[in-house]
Amino acid sequence: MKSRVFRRLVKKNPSVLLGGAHDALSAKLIEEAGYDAVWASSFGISAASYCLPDANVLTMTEALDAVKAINEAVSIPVIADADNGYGNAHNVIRMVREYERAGIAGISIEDNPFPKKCSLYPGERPQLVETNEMAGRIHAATSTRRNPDFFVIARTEALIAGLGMEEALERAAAYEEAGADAILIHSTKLTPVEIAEFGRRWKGKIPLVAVPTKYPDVTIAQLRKMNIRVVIFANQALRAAVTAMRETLAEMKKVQSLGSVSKKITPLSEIFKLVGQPGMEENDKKFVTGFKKRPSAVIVAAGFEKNLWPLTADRPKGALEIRGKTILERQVEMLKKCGIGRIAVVTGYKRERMPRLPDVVTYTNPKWKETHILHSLFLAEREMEGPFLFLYGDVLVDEVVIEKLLKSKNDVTLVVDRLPAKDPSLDRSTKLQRDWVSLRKNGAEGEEIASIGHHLESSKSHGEFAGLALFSKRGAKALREEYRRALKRSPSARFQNAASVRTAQFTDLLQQLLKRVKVHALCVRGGWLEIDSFEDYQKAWQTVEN
Ligand code: SPV
Ligand code: MG
Repeated sequence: MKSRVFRRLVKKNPSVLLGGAHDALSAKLIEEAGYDAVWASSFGISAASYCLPDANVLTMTEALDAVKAINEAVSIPVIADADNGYGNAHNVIRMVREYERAGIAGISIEDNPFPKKCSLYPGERPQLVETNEMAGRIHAATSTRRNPDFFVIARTEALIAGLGMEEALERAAAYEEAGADAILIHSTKLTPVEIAEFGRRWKGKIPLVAVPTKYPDVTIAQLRKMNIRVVIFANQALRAAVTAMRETLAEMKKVQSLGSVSKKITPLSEIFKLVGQPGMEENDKKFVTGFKKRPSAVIVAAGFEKNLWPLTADRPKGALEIRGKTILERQVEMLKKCGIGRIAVVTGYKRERMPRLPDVVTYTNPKWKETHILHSLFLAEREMEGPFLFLYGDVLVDEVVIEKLLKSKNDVTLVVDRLPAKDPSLDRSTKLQRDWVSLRKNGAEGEEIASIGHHLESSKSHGEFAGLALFSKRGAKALREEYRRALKRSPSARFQNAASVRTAQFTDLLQQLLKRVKVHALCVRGGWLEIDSFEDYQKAWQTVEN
């Protein structure tokens, strides 16, 4: 938390330097320049955001909006100049709640009355509030904060108001007693003479803060010797910006062209960088253009795997770890890498042990024992209204395979591992329970599925379904309709290789679908791994990367 960072800085560093920001961009430049923290200046915010005097003309919420923008733009702590707390202790209570909630590291409250006038302005100013009233504001602030690190600076204007050194010291002591974390001792003398005396005579335990606007020649090291631990360069960035803007505007007008100034001012590319434009492209790919084009994904991982007992005794297969990451985590990571934004997983067996992953929608099949993959898949039917990618819960796939599949323009495409026709090294007999596929040529469009399922003779099949399929919107619609039709016919009647639709495999529905829709094959050799046995699991450990 930024408040803790700031508190540590003040505790550990001999000097802490704050740069005064008037908006988010100036705050960013302060961070870039290596300052420890940002001072969200009331003088700067009033001037830059509204071109108004620093005199409580802005409401607390207007100031807070500006401070929020400043805080969002930087990773270093922001101390908000909260003027006089916008009123009495009641105002301070609300203000502290709001500022703390916004993640601001701390605030400074001064003993000016409400409304105030900036300490730097010439002319008469109203008297400071009584010491007790200011101490009450500080006590209200420290009692309201929920986070004990939220930093509360008490600022006294006693020297500027002409109340003298004794009064300044007394006030500061009273504010420390009320719970302040630091004292800002402000002076408008043209040398740090008052600051030096105050620092020398300060007997309190909390650190001192100074704003050397009026005695600009003093160095941080000199201030440190005067017992000043925190230094605020409050308004120089704003004034530099005004100088630069004036000069630039005048020159362009004078020469009636941009030519001469264009070369002198910050290049556009620098501004692009400052506002984070380069990151937009990645987000575009992830969430805007890419997101629209990419289908959603449904991972069906509800079943129990007896082949992997006892590894699966207390967890579903998707929760098995391979080199520090579960199978499900690996699948989700890969899908996200391929730009799939919406991922759903259907759980069932030991669902409470399935890792809960951010951005992954979970469906549950409580009847996982009596049903099978198809039933589980259709519990996530809502995910299949548009194009979607189907994935078995125990299949790990290489990025290249998914990317290739996502390029498919067909309504239904299955990834098929093409087996060489006569490969003597291949023991097909051990793969009896696999999703065998027979293929047929489909002219220029490649190969399509002629038949799929456990029923096929492995020796006569051309390959194996890799557990990964892509459906276009039309393909998904056809699949859903086919499922409805099957249920309507009779949910308990035999369905392809299954005793009923409830106990059917995904491949049973695909076999049925073949009658109406062309199902294309994306043929690969390897690039995927189904974890069905101990050997598969071992192989996964050997082959996956960390
Ligand atoms: C500010 O920057 O708004 C300050 C410092 O409060 S000063 O302007 O010196 O009062
Ligand atoms: Mg101010």
